Amino acid sequence: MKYVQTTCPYCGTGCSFNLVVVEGKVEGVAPYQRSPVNEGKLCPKGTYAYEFINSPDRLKKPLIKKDGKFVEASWDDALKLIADKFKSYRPDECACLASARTSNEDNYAMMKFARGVLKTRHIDHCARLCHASTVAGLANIFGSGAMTNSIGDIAESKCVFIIGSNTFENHPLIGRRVMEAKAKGAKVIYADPRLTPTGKQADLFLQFYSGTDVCLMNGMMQIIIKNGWENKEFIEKRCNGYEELKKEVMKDDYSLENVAKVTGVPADKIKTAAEWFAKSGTSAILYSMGITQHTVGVDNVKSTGNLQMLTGNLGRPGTGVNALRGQNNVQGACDMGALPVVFTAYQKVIDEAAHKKFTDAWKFPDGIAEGKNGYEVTVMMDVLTEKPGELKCLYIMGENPMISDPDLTHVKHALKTLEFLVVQDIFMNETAELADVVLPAACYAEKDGTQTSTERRVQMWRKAQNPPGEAKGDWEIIASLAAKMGYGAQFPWKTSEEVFNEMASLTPSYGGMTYERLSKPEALHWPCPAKDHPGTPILHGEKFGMPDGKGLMTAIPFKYQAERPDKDYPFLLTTGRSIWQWHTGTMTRRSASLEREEPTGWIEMNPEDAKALDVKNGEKVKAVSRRGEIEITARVTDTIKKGVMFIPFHYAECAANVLTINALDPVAKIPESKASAVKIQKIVEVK
Ligand SMILES: Nc1nc2c(c(=O)[nH]1)N[C@H]1C(S)=C(S)[C@@H](COP(=O)(O)OP(=O)(O)OC[C@H]3O[C@@H](n4cnc5c(=O)[nH]c(N)nc54)[C@H](O)[C@@H]3O)O[C@H]1N2
Ligand SMILES: Nc1nc2c(c(=O)[nH]1)N[C@H]1C(S)=C(S)[C@@H](COP(=O)(O)OP(=O)(O)OC[C@H]3O[C@@H](n4cnc5c(=O)[nH]c(N)nc54)[C@H](O)[C@@H]3O)O[C@H]1N2
Ligand code: SF4
Ligand SMILES: [Mo]
Repeated sequence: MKYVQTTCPYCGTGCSFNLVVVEGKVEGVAPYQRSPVNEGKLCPKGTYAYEFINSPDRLKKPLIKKDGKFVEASWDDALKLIADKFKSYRPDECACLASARTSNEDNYAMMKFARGVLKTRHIDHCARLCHASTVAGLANIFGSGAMTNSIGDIAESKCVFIIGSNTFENHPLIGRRVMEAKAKGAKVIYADPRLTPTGKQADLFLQFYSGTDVCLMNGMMQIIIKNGWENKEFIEKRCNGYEELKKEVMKDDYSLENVAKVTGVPADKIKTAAEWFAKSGTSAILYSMGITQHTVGVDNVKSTGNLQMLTGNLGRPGTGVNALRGQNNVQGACDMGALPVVFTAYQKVIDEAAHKKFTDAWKFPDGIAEGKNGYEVTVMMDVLTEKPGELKCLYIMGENPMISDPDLTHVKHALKTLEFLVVQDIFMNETAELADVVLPAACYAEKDGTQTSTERRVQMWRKAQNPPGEAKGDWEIIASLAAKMGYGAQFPWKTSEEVFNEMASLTPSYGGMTYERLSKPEALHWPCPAKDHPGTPILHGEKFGMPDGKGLMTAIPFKYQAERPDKDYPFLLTTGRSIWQWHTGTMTRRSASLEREEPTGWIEMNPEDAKALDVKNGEKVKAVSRRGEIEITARVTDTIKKGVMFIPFHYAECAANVLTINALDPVAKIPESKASAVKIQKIVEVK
C-alpha cells in the first residue's frame, strides 16, 4: 500500500489529499495534513474522490461511430481517421473546446494544437459559462481578472459580504475560513434569493430577487456616500472615476425606498448591510455564479469592484474582490490561453508582438492561426444554427455542453449540424453520444500535471495508478494526433514536466515555476516571474495592474435581466448546485456515497406559490419555459423567495438547461443561467 499526494479534481478551492493505492489501484482517500489550504480537512466530494476512478463505465478504448453505433477501434485507426478529417477542413471551419477539469499541461497542449495544427482562432472552454464576466470585468477595472486575495486571509476579515455564492456547499473549505472569521467576531452578510446552508450561518440575510444585484449594490453605495463612510484617501490616491460613479449611485433610482421595492429586501436591512460593510475597516466580498451568470454579468462584477474601491477594501489581508472560481482548473485553463482572444497569461492574439513570440517559439513551418479573435463557445452554438456551413468540425476535450449549456434543444440542434465531432473524455457523456469519434482519457489520478486554484495557487497532480484499458493522458493524445498530422516535431514532450517547462518559458506569470518548486506543500501563487520570486498571494497591494496604476470606478446603471416573469411565465427561474453533485454528474453520479444523498433533481418553491399552484411537497410537476419543458419533483420550502424557483442543473433526466435562456452578456458572452421565466403546471393523473 502507498499514499500518493495529489490535488482534488472537483472545485477551485484546491484542497490536497492522499490517494490510497493498494496493489497498483486507487482504493481510498486519506488526509494530507500539510496543505495550507485545507489542513487535512475535506468536503464530501474530496472524501469520495476515489469512487468513480475505477468505475466499470470508464472509457477504455477509442470508439468510432459506424451506422449510428459505436464500435471499438485501435488508437492508430481512430487517430488516422481524425487526422484525415481535420486535414480536409479549412482552419476557420474547425473549433476546439478545452477543459477546466484537466491539467495546465493538457490545456496548453490543446491551445497549441488549435492555433498551431488546426490553425483555428476558435478555442474556448466552460469558463465562458462561469467566470467570463469576472475575467472581462476585473481586467477592465483592476487590470487583472483574478481573485484578488488568498483563501487563508478571508479568516482575517471583519466583515464578509457573500453575494451570489453558496460558499458552504460549493466551496466548503473556503466556507471554513468564513467561519473562522466569524469566530473571531466578523459579521457575515449574505445576499441570495435562497436561504442556503451558507445563508444560515450569516448575521444578516438579504433575500432578494435574482438579477437585481446592481440595484442592491448601487443602493448600498448611495447610503455609504450619504453618510460619509467612503474611504476618501483610498479613492483619492488609488482610483479614477469617482465622480462618474457618484453621479450614478446618487440618483433617485437608488434611494433606499426604490431599492427595497426592486430587490424585495426590507430597507432597514439594506442600510445595516451598508453600515456594517463600510465601517468594519476590513471587509471582503466573496462572489460567484449569482453575480456572473447574467446578461449584466460584467456590470455585476464591476459593481463589486466599485464597492471595494469606495470603501478602500483592496490590497490588504481580509479584504478584496474574491471571485470564487469554480472548476478545479478553470483558472489554469484561462491562464493557458484556452480562450478565443489570448495566448497564455492573457497575451492577446491581436497583439503583433505576442503573435510573433508564439509563432517564433513554436516553429510551425506553415505558421499559426492568424492574429484575430475567435468565437466563444456560446457564440459557436449560435453560428452553428444561424450560419450553416461556417463551422464544420469540433474537437471537445472534457466538457459536456449537452447538459451544461443553456437551451439544450438549441445546443443539440447546433451539434447535429456538425460534419465531424470528436469527444475526448473519461466517460461516455451526453455530448459524446453525438460524436463521430470518442477518445478515452486518463483521469486526474492517472497522470502527472498541475492545476491552478481560485487563489492562483499552482499545485501538482501525481500519477497514482495506470489508466483503465487503453486510455491515455490528454496531452499525450493531442501530441499523438499532432504527429499523425505531420507536426510531431512541435509536440516532442516525453513527460508532463517537459510540457510545463515549455509553457512556463512563454508565460511570464508562471515563468519562475518548476515542478520542484511546486512540490512543496504550499506550492506557488502566480505571478511568479522568476526562479527566485516567492509568488504573489495578494494582488494590488500598492497599485493596480492598469496603465496608470489606478483602479477604475465605473457608473453602472441598473438593468433587468433579458427575460422577466410575465402573465404567461410568471415565475423567475434560477439554477445552481448541490453539495453532493458535480455539474453534469459524470463523476459524482458514479460515486455511490454521493449519488445516494441526492439521486435526482428537484424544483424549490415557496409555500405560498405552492399553495396557489395546488402543489404539495414531493409531487411531480411540469416546469415549462419558452424553450422547453421537464417533469420534476417539487420541494416546497420557505427558504426560497416567493416568486422565485430553483433547479439544480446536475440531472439529465430533469435538466434545468432545457428551460434556461440562451441570452448573453454583450461583452463576456456568458449566458444568463441565473434568470429566466417559467410556468409550473400541476400534473393531473388520469385514473
Ligand atoms: N458541490 C458542488 N460544488 C461546486 C460545483 C458543483 O457543481 N457542485 N461547481 C463548481 C463551479 S464550476 C462553480 S462555478 C462554483 C459555483 O458556485 P456558486 O456560485 O456558489 O454556485 P451556484 O449554486 O450556481 O450559485 C450560487 C448562488 O447564487 C444564487 N443566486 C441565484 N440567482 C442569483 C442572483 O441573481 N443574484 C445573486 N446574488 N445570487 C443568485 C443561488 O441561489 C445560489 O445559492 O461551484 C463550484 N463548486
Ligand atoms: N443552468 C445552469 N447551467 C450551468 C451552470 C449553472 O449554474 N446553471 N453553471 C455553468 C458552469 S459555472 C460550469 S463551470 C459548467 C460546467 O460544464 P461542463 O464543464 O460541461 O461540466 P462537467 O460535468 O464538469 O463536464 C466536464 C467533462 O469532463 C470530463 N472529465 C473529467 N476529468 C477529465 C479529464 O481528466 N480528461 C478529460 N478529457 N475529461 C475529463 C467529465 O467526465 C465531463 O464529461 O456548467 C455551466 N452550466
Ligand atoms: S472544497 Fe473543493 S477542493 Fe476541497 S475537497 Fe471539497 S470539492 Fe475538493
Ligand atoms: Mo463554473
